[in-house]
Amino acid sequence: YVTKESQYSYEHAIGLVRRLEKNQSIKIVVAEDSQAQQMFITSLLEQHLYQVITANNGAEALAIIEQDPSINLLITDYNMPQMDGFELTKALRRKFNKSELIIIGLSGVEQKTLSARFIKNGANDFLCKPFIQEEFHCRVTHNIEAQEQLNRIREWAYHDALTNLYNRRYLFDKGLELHKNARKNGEALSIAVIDIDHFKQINDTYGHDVGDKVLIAISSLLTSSLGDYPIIRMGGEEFCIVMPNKCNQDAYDIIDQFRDNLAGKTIVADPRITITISAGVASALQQSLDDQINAADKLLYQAKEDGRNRTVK
Ligand code: GH3
Ligand code: MG
Ligand code: MG
Ligand code: MG
Ligand code: MG
Repeated sequence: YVTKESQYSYEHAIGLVRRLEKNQSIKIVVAEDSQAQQMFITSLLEQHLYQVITANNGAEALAIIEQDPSINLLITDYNMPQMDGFELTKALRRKFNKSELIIIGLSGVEQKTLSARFIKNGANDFLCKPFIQEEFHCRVTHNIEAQEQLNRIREWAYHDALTNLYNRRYLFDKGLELHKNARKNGEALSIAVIDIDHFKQINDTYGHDVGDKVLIAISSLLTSSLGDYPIIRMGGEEFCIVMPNKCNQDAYDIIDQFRDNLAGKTIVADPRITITISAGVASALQQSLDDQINAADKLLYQAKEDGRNRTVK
């Protein structure tokens, strides 16, 4: 027999355990010149199983965070030698936005205006010293949960709902970044555009639900074979693959191998369905990402013209 209260406390306890498990992977830098404060804050955080790295001034904290982009949160005092909390916050905001790095400023009661100035300089939140432990934990947890939520939403926004592949928004955000980097460093980057052959017939013969199953099945095959590269569902039955460090011939070989393997496979068991794909591979980096995708599209069109189930480079 479970009472409402014991049910509540059970769920509460499970929630706490999950939180503590997550905390073990969260890295927090504590920048404090007062050894006593530094030890106190560190012990509060370690009670909740966070990984804590201490810094004795702003310059030290800056160096630590610049070297380790996996750090989630900085708790920083205002008054410190070498570099104060504002300078530190300003310097970090040039590199990390508010969801990449949470900054919580600390300020003494005798300096009431510091909290607002911390926020203006880019801090996510602030705490007045001395604080009570409960408020400290609430602020830390609240900010971390907001960061997690934002990252989750960002992930959703980058994915296609049917296939869970990346979507166009991802392509024109992260894909563009890959393209820019390749151009800047003079490295190869190939773009493949893939389209299922006669897909309309599958819908017309078996219905839209089976068509969807085919799209899901091919997406998981793409992921298991070509998962090293970002795979984007462009819409419908068309996919785009961004292949950094692959010249035209290498990219062609990889895509054509996939095409060849797929042509002999049963992709959906009941009803038994086999499909083929056509693909175009473009690698001329002097073009913009858009132009390179269009070039791959033209080559895809040629593959269709030439009889489908083939790759054109
Ligand atoms: P081709 O070999 O020339 O590419 O022929 P095709 O039939 O594959 O090309 P077409 O562009 O004529 O048809 C694509 C079809 O894809 C039409 C559309 O109904 C279907 N389609 C687009 N999105 C979805 C989807 O999310 N689910 C399903 N089941 N079908 C879709
Ligand atoms: Mg100080
Ligand atoms: Mg098609
Ligand atoms: Mg078509
Ligand atoms: Mg199409």
